[in-house]
Amino acid sequence: LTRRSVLRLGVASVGNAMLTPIPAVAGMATPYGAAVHLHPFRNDPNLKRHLVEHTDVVVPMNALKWASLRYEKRRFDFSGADEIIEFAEKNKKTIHGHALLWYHANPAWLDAVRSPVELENLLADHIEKVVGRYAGRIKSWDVVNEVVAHDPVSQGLWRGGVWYDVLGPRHVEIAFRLAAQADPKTLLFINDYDLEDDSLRTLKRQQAILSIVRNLQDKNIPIYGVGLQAHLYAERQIGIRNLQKFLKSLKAMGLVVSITELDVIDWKLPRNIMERDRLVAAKAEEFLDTVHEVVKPQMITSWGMNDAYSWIQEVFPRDDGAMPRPLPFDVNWKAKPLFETIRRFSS
Ligand code: 9MR
Repeated sequence: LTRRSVLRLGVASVGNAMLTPIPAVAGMATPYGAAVHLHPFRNDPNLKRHLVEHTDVVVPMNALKWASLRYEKRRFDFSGADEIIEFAEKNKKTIHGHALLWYHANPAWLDAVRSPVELENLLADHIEKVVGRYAGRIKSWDVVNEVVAHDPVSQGLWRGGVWYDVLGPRHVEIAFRLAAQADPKTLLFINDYDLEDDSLRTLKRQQAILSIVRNLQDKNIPIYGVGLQAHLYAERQIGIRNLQKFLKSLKAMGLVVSITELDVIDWKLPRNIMERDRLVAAKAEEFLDTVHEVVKPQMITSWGMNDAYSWIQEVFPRDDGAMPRPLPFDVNWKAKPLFETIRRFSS
């Protein structure tokens, strides 16, 4: 430990000590959450039932994105977000917010903004209104989502898109400062994907996250934790050494870790369902084991509950045309081995 890191640790833990962590259901060690897509939420009564029965945390999957809230430039539309959030509150679930800034899922009018002053004002107004509206109700926020380049080896550290292109690297600092002002008690996360395999690209992505966190801490800008999305590829090895080193660094910096979007991409697995479900669960287990050897995550959230409504259906179709099975429940709401695996880690 250097003097600098000791100082930093001090500041971070004092900062975090004033905040209360996400509560787990009585008897459960780690809260289990699920992201909720509005369409099935409205149309499949079984989804609500399973949310009530099995989750501790609810995450609006798309309803808090700019594309949903800010379809029109001059009007906020909170209807979808309110629907999910009011349901979660009624059922005493903790709510995780996703996301205040992303290069994707923005309305076309936002992506067209070219003036830094205008864009900063828009971001300030957005965060003030959105975080402010749900202050004291949304326990934690993905303040920035996927701000690291897909491949820092060839692309440099930052992800392109309206925020970076117009505001430069400071878009991250601005967003965290604003979020902390709008709700000083909400827990602020940086969230990103591809942080767990053993490639050089992933190592560079981990290093990029560390440098962003370090910069925020050096400037005394509050950040509470890092969200590992964990869209795991069944055919990729978990990079145990690099991942654990990364998690240890985060821990030393006083940050917590959440698993925010867990699912398993099964496009390269054998077609046989029993075999496939077993391998999907085994991949999640390999990952969760690796994480737990270093830190207990704040929460484990899957990116949906039921295979039928997963983004993987469209984005990672299988060559043989069989339906992907990335999530804890199958299309008939039968719990799969993945659900048991997650439960083992959260109970
Ligand atoms: O699952 C989400 C899908 O329904 C949306 O169409 C898409 C674009 O808004 O976003 C998906 O969720 C992404 C999440 O917000 C960020 N990490 C990657 C997720 C899968 O693409």
